[in-house]
Amino acid sequence: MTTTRLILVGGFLGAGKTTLLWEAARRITEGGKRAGLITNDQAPDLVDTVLLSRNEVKVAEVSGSCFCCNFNGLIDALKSVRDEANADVIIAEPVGSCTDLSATIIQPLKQNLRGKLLISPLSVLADPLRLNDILNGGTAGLHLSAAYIFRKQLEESDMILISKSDLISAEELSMLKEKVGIHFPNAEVMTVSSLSGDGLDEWLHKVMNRTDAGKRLIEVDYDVYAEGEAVLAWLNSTIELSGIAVDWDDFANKLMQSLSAQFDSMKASVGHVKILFESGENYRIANLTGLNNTLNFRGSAGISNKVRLTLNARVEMHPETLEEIVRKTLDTVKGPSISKEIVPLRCLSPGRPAPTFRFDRVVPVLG
Ligand SMILES: Nc1nc2c(ncn2[C@@H]2O[C@H](COP(=O)(O)OP(=O)(O)OP(=O)(O)O)[C@@H](O)[C@H]2O)c(=O)[nH]1
Ligand SMILES: [Mg+2]
Repeated sequence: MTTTRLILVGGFLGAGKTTLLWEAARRITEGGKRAGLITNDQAPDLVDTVLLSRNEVKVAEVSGSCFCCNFNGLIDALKSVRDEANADVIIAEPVGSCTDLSATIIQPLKQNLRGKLLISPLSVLADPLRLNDILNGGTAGLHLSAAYIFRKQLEESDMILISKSDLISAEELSMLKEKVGIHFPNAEVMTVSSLSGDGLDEWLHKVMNRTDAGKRLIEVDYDVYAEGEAVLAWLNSTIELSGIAVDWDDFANKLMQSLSAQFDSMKASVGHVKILFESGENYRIANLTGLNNTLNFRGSAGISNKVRLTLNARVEMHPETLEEIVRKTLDTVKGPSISKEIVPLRCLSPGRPAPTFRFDRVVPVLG
C-alpha cells in the first residue's frame, strides 16, 4: 500500500456515522480525490452498506465481527478499497457498540502499516440529546452498561463531534460543547450537521491534514463492555416482498410505526432500527434511534409489484423476542395479499469482545 488516508468515524448506534460518511465521501470526491468506505457489523445484510453502495463510491464490508475482533478482515477491506477503487481516502465506520478502538485498531494499524497509511484523529460522533443526558448523569434511555460504552467512546476519542447540530438551538449547542470540553478535556470538540452541512468542511479539513490518531489509551472494563453489547439483540435481514401495485411508502410507515409502538410499550431501549425499501432506482429509508419521536423517513420506493427490504434492528431485549416481534409485525402489515420471502434472517446477541490485538502503549507517529 502507498500512503492512503484512513478516517475512522466511531460513535454509538444511531449517532449519524453513516450519514456523515456519505456526505464526507461526496465532498472528498467533489474536491478531486477518490474516496472509499468501509462498514462494519456483527452480521451481513447491512442497510448501511446497501445505502452507501447506491453512491458512486466503492464500499467494503467487514461483517460477522467488529473491526477489533477481526483485525485481518479490516486489513483485507482496506486493501480491497485501496486497490479496487484506487482510493486516496478511506472512511471506516466501526460497529456503534464498539469501544477501545485506540488500543485495538489504531495502535496496531500505526505499527503494522507504518508508511503506508496516514491515520486521522479518531473522530467520535455523539447524538446531542443522548450526549446531554449522559453528561447530566443519565443513561440516555440505555442500559447502564451500554451507557458505559457511550462514555468510553468519548473518553478515547481524539475529536468529539456533536452530531445533528440542527436539532438543537445555537445556545444549547454552545452550552453542550462547553460541557463536553469540561468532561473530556483531552479531546477537541466540534459540532456538525450532515443535514445542513454545518461544520463538515471544518472537520474534514482537520482530519485530512492531521495524523495524530489514537493519542491515548483508556481503561476499559471488558465485563461491563461485554454486558453493554450483550443486552442488545441484533437482527439483520433481507426480505423480498411482492404484491400488486403496492404503496411501499405506506407499507414502510406502518411497519416502522408498529415496531416503534411495540418497543415503546415494552420500554425496550432502541439502539437503532433501520429499514431500506428498494424498488429499482427508487428507495425509501426509515430510521428509529430511540422513542417514537426519533422515527424519520427519507425518499420514496413508490408503487410497484415487488420490493427488496433490508432491515436491521438493535434493540435491548432477548434475540428470540426481537425476531418474533419482527416476523409477526411484518406478517400483520403485509396481510394476505402480499407475499414475502425472507432471504436470510440472523438474530443474535453479540458475544464477548475478544480483540485480535490490544496494545498497552501508544505507538508514536513518525514525522
Ligand atoms: N437531524 C439530523 N439527523 C441526522 C443527522 N445525521 C444523521 N441523522 C439521522 O440519524 C439517524 C441515524 O443516522 P445514521 O447515519 O444511520 O447513524 P449511524 O451512527 O450510522 O447508526 P448505526 O450504523 O446504527 O451505528 C438517521 O435517522 C439519520 O437520518 C443530522 O445531521 N441531522
Ligand atoms: Mg451506520
